[in-house]
Amino acid sequence: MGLKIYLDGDLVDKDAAKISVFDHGLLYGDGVFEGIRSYNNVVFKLNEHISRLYESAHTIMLKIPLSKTQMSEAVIKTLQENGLKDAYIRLIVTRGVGDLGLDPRKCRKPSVIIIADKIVLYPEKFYEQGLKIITVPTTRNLAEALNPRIKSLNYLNNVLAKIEAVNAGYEEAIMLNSLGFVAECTGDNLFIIKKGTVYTPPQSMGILLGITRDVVIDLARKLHISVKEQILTRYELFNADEAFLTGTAAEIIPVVCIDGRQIGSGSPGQISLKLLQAFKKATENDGTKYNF
Ligand code: PXG
Repeated sequence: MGLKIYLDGDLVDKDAAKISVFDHGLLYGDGVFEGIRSYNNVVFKLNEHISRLYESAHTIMLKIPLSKTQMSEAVIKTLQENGLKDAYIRLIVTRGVGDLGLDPRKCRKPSVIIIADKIVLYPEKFYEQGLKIITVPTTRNLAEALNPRIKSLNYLNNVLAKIEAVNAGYEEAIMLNSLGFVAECTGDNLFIIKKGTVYTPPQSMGILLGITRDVVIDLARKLHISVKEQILTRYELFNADEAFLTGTAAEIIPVVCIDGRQIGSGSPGQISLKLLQAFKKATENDGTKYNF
């Protein structure tokens, strides 16, 4: 039996899960999304992801045709239908079918899509050896133009940065903001550690407020490690003792080299690994349980 996709209230076969070429999600990137994970029949931080989705939608004045509870139930149903214990879940809400003009008033009904599939993990060597990353020329979207807190279907900003990293032979890119301060990576938030304190750029730098970022900040504080949301330049990155990235897909990936400068010892750092361990533990129970 093939994968079943939730599409506007129905669970349909993958091959039948199609949307219109007039959907403004396709024509204009007009929509919002979430990336969520489940671990051993628990959807990690489901409520937080649903809240962020609804805030993104509210900000772009897109009314999701389901309540938050109904949306959570739809996610669980999709997981159950596909018999997935461990999954990567993509929630998408588009403006819906309109005409060729921008005018969202032509889009009468938003589309809701839920894809739950097997999780594709990053290669183990990323975690063991750490990543080498670079800063790219493309800066993060100006918050005044398109606030990075909106997880919109318009991800070209990040896609361009990713292309620049890949062209240079790297897996991930550091994006600065328009003032030259460190913002985040293309699909992950960035942290450094210096003299035992964990630092990450504040929301005002123009970042997506990552759910993994929040979890890591909480875990660090519980472990009595000091955490500061602070403006960072590349100088602070280069001279950090440790660095790591956080994201739903990546969890916590150590970084060992930035723009050719070795970070700390050049191997994943002790505090990063301690946080990764604590994170793994948190994923065991911190979410919404489901059964088959
Ligand atoms: N920053 C940006 C710009 C993101 O898109 C994160 C940080 C991490 O947020 P969470 O809430 O996941 O801790 C993201 C995550 C992927 C992928 O396949 C990830 C994201 C979007 C699209 C793909 O890794 N968003």
